[in-house]
Amino acid sequence: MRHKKDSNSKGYALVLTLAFSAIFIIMVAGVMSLVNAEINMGRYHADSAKAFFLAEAGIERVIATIRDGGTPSASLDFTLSQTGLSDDATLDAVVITITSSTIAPNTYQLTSTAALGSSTRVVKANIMYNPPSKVFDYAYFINNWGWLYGDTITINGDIRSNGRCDNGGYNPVVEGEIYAAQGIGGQENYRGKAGTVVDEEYIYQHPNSPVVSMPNLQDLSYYETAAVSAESTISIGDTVIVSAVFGDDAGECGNIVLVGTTTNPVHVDGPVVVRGDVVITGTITGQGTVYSGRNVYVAGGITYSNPPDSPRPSSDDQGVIDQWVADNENKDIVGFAASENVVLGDYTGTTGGPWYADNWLFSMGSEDVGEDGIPDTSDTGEGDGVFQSAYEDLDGDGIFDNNYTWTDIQTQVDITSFYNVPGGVTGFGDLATNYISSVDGIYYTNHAFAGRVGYDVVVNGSIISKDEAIIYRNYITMNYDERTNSKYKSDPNWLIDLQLPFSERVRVIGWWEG
Ligand SMILES: [Ca+2]
Ligand SMILES: [Ca+2]
Ligand SMILES: [Ca+2]
Repeated sequence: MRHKKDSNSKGYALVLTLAFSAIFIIMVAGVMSLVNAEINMGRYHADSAKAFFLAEAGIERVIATIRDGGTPSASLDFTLSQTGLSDDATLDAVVITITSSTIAPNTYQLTSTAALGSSTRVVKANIMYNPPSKVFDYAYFINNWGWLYGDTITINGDIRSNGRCDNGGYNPVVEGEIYAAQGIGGQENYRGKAGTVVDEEYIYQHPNSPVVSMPNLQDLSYYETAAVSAESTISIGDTVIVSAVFGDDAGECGNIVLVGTTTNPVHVDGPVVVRGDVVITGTITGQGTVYSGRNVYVAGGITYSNPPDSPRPSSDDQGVIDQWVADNENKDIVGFAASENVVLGDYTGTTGGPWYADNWLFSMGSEDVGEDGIPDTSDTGEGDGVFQSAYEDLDGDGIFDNNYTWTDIQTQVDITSFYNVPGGVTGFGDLATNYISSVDGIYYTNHAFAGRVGYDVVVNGSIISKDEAIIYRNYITMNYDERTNSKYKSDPNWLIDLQLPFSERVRVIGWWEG
């Protein structure tokens, strides 16, 4: 993000469980040679070691099945009698039995038993199906380059980047921790918890952190099914505007305008899918996530009708944070997840001055970024004008995406063709403004989050994007909404399920020999 005088920040920004499999393969390779030695020492010990790793392999098989689209139900129970696996007759005789039991919503315990000779070994694992994505643990998460170019930026909460995180010599305040998969530029310039005053050793700054994978929203069918199942709605006053999915029936154009007022806020209840563009402004209420098949336009200020008692807990003490989350369990919290972009303000520059964000945004977005998925790292495949789809198709749509242009930002049809357009609106600028001062909500896109905001803008929630170009004036303050932290969803009795986008099908919570 960038401050612009008068009148004004930039941001850019992948995967762990596979390591489990890789380690297992290495271990099996090691164990097999180890086992060969053990056979000479004693059949019992050899059988025992093999049984252990075979039991573990049973767990791996279930996890692989889920990753391939299976569900972790009792139907995954299987008995594997291995034949022809090896020349080792004892290995051929092995039987692996897997059972799975539900221990909490979306949480399962797998028990894998392998018997070999007189040895039986049992390995257990607890797994989560469609676990909450960890990208929602941050106030500001960039799948690329994070940039906090301004002395008047304050972020209350942790931030993270899958590329670098730079401040350009400015002195932004981060009252939280900074994680970056690459370097953190200007470490000495940060203020706040992550800054020099209390952090001389940069203990709250974590360069070279693991990449955290972004959810992929190319296919919204999962969320459509969830919306239908939950009978989710968007309503305004007593009028239901969207039932579960908008754009599915004949006559529904798929593009919608949602204008909330203090007396008639936009009420989001559950996960809802709009297959086209969503233009939203004004007061919102409820709990749920609005999925858009294209862009989400934050045309004007977005304000919760029934916000948490305070934007942030009164301290960093975990007990205080937990209490704050519990106290605000029933207060408004709404997510917006765009398959394409989140556009802030009036890109037409009709209301509130020029938009400016195009000046920065239009140099971003090309997928010709090489093997690491991050621009400006000069790695294999970067900037060669060739689309290496195996690793450069960052959004998984199968096509090469070049830098952003106006086509990405403009609504896909004229605003007057949208559903639910207020009377008197003849252009986008009649609905939108660049004087936005309030952005409540959780915003997710794996493309651009871009736009211009007004003086002293406050964001209560999260901004999670690949490319970020927010041009602010005077001050920008971000308050992370702790209610979206995945740690609360690791608790089987989680408080709020917004059905935010997920990035992994299965996560191993823990495993042990049972
Ligand atoms: Ca690169
Ligand atoms: Ca390339
Ligand atoms: Ca692509």
